[in-house]
Amino acid sequence: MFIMDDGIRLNAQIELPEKHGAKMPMVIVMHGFTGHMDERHILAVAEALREVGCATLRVDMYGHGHSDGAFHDHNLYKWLNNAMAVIDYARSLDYVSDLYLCGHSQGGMTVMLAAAMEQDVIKGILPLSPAWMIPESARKGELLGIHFDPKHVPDELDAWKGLTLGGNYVRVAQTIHVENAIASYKGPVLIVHGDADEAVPVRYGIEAARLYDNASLVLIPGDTHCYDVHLDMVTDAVKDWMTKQLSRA
Ligand code: FER
Repeated sequence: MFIMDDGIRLNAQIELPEKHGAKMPMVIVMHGFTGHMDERHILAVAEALREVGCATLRVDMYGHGHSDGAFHDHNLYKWLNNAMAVIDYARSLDYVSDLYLCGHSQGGMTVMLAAAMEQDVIKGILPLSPAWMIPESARKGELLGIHFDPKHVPDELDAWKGLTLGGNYVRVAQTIHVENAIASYKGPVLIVHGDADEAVPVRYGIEAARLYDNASLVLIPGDTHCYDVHLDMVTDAVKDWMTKQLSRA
């Protein structure tokens, strides 16, 4: 299925838990930079959420997976608008009770920003290995291991997997202050981070958990950015936290 965002088709998949009543909570699950909604860790986290009774909505963001838009042209404002469109869609479903956001890496940062804008509709968030240092790195002139003059942004950057990223990505990222979004979101937060993450240093997960009003932090020993070692510990952490949230509702 597609969810429309201002003419852009976002490829999405809704799945319901095996056991459910007339209404159920829903978690929107977003992938990271160069990722897509069928990545192993995205599928595993969504399945874990369904095991504890949540519907899940996995979505390919602008320029990723089977959604419209070119990777080259994606940026964090586009992803934030995508998030708002998907949230509006989820809110329109009559079987959805509470709405949660989960995102990996750049999707985790998107979730942090979207939750601050949608405080009144987002019951809780699960930023996984959130790449919330991207704006600070863009301001310093170091992204994707590439150094550049932050006041003279290059037109293009070589991204991972042979992809090219437009310089406007950097210009947008430079304007974003995730600290403000963290300070304004008062709902419950679960942060999970591998302590051997090669793409987003674990200190960012630790620092975000410290800055949030109401965060739980689960560190995965020896694990990588996409949880190659202990994905089961990630899904256990997600299930434990979500079960606690639902028992409070
Ligand atoms: C970077 C480091 C990490 C970067 C992006 C990421 C654009 C995002 C990682 C992810 O979403 O998995 O320097 O630059």
